[in-house]
Amino acid sequence: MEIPSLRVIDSHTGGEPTRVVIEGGPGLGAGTMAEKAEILRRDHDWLRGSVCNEPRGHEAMVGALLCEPHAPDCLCGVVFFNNVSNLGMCIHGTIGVMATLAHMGRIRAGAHRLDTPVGVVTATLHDDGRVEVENVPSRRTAAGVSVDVPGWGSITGDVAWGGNWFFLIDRQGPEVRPENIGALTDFTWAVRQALEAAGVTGDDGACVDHIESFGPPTDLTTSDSRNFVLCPGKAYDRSPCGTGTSAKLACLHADGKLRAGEVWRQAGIVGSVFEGSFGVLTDGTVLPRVTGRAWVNGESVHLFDPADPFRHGIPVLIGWDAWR
Ligand code: PYC
Repeated sequence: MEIPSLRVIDSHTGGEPTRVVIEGGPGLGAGTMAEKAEILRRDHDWLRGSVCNEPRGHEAMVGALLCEPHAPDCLCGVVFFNNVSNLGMCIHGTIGVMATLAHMGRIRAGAHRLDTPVGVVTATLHDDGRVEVENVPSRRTAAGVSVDVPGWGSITGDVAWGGNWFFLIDRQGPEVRPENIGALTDFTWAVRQALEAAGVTGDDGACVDHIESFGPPTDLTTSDSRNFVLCPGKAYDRSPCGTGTSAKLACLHADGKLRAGEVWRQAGIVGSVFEGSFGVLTDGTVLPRVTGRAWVNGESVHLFDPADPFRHGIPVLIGWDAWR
């Protein structure tokens, strides 16, 4: 009896894992990247569950399925997903995809365009292994939004798009340091629920499903700020979160605190750093550039025994209401 299999390559970018499916994934049709992502969500959610969820994955795992691009002149299309849903864009994941393709001998140093469900990004692989990602245009859509967060009082932050929707909070709630990861998770999850209850959304009612809390850097010589980012499935980002850094750049620009071309060094909760800068487009949005580095750390074949009740992963049960 033939047991289907998937081939995957694992990497991490500043501590945050990316698992790229390089063989055995389903076809996603010939439509736009948003349509391909919807086909993956609707018809092949088993792939997301089996790649990201236990027993093969874990809460922080981000998966990437490579496919035919829709936009011209792209190396490939890519749909990112996590323990609960598809992602719009993922910069740590894009850096992981580039490291994976280099590891496979499929790309050399230079600039490569990748098509994603939220637009084309350009990833430049440098000779030393660093990858710079020019993200989709990013912007702040609301400033100084206050919500009443049960147990935490009134919390004020900005709503911004950086390829995913973020609520950015500065110096409120638990101090941003690794000893507080549990408290930061409770705090940011409560903020997310309060935003939903208050009807605070991104464009067209989109769920603001990433919560980003900022504090001062631990070492001013290596970073300008430290963040904690809660992802949609209640896992925290081990990296500084590239789309979150893009949202931060959009807010810094809107506040006049960072100029085009200036470098912002964003540290994450485990201490890894992404470097960000931006250009300003004619419509006032910013075009973020975020640089980081990934390391390939595994290659495997996933087997699917039809008799295995958890071959497609153990569904995540905590907070089902949050991603309905
Ligand atoms: O780096 O953009 C990112 C990201 C999004 C979710 C996890 N990492």
